[in-house]
Amino acid sequence: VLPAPAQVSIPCLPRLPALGSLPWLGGGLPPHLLFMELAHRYGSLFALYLGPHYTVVVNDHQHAREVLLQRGRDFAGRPSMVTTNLLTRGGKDIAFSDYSPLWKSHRRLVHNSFTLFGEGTSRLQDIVLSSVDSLCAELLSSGSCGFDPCSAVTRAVTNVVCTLVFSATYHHDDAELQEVIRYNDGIVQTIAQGGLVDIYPWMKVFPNKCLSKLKECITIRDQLLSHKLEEHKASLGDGDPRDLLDALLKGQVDSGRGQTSSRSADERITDDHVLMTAAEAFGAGVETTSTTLLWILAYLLHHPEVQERVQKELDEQVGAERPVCMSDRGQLPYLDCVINEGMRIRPVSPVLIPHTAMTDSSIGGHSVSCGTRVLVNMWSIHHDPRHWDKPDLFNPDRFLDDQGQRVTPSCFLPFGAGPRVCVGESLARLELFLFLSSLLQRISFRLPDGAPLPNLQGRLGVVLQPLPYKVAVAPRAGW
Ligand code: HEM
Ligand code: PLO
Repeated sequence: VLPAPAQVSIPCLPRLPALGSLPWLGGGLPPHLLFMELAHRYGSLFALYLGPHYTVVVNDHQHAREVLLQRGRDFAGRPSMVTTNLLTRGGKDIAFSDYSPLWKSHRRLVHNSFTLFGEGTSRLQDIVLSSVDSLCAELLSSGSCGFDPCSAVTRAVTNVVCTLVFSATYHHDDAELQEVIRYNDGIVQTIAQGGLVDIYPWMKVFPNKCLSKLKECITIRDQLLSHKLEEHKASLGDGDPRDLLDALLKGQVDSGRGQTSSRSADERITDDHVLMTAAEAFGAGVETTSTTLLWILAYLLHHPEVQERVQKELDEQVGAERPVCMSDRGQLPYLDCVINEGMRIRPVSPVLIPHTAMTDSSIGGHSVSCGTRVLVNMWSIHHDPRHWDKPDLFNPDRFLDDQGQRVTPSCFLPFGAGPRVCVGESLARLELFLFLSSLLQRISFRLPDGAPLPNLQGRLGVVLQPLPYKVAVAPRAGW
């Protein structure tokens, strides 16, 4: 009988008590770049101590697939974090809540509610298209001199999410819309200043001023959303749900039905859960979509030939007589590639959200014990030179094969995968497609005279954002 092979442990950075591996992390690099650099030295699978927490970092797609898919259930936990606990009333949301039976049924409810509004209905398409109309008008009124597109794009995307979540549509200078944008901005600035991974000891870099600003923004958010929730409860009818809040309220009743006696209070989807879900759909819906659009615009300014090719495709397949709709997607492969390439080269969530092992398990044949934190560095995976030719080059053609057919490489995972895959994926894809196609059908973007090209380095907050840049716009022939 052969002896069992000795377990080789995952290469680990040195550490000190309390500080963990911090002294070996050098200064300043954001986590996704730091981990990519460390992977060159320690190998693509390595471990380190973030303070007291043993953390495994995954930098290649085989190990990522193991963690997210093959052993997805083992690694579907989330660590508890101070700021996100505040944000979600101790994990009554989807993204930051640890794995539990309640989380599972909550996630299923949210998923079903999205499906109700996303695929299969033309409502969402109508919502997005009307928001695109006003975005185009707003952009064109800014004229041909340079301006920062960020606020107009954010307003348009926020408006879509407001309609989707609680049926409000605002004029772009509406006071309530401004308030929503302001509190969301405040949360974004304070929730995770260097990404969702706390590399540097939290208390030291997190001034109390920040914490009170975060709390203040959360209070404003809660007031506004509780008000919407009460209105919805009061007017909830038997018919089809009008929006996400309606769908959640109806689902909340259904999930409790017949089980009220057997379920204790902490096993039910409560009003708090509904509120936190609405808030999260909101935050996720706005930040990710607007950031992705702004990245793609920035790359189009660097690559005018790509913009021209998308517009040629649009002219041939759709023309200028009618708006683009979802059923055009099959005929617009190049546009899809541009969206994919944007999400590859600048993933909005470069290290996803931290995962934890819920049982003893393994990665790449190395055993990993229950409670271990696992970070999947999508940045390394999307920039791996073994799988991507010239990974730093923006080249949408890499998503087409020799016959011009779309291909999705297995190391492309912008939404994650497995039990924790993004619940908003189809919604996000629908929005990105409709926004980008409609914008490029009607408007050409160029660099303002004398302006520098957008800086593509990005800045990591809760998502990876482009630094501010300026565009100039001109209406296209026929519009
Ligand atoms: C989770 C990407 C849009 C809601 C995630 C994760 C990623 C991601 C990478 C983490 C996966 C993990 O931790 O393993 C994106 C991208 C988007 C996008 C690239 C758009 C370009 C949206 C939208 C919504 C949304 C529009 C909702 C309206 C969520 C939620 C989670 C999540 C609730 C947490 C899932 C869980 O922990 O179970 N997303 N997302 N996302 N996303 Fe998205
Ligand atoms: C954005 C600010 C909001 O006010 C709150 C919020 C909720 C959900 C978060 C989102 C923020 C940032 C992007 C996140 C999303 C859940 C999934 C998504 C982290 C903090 C990604 C890209 O993983």
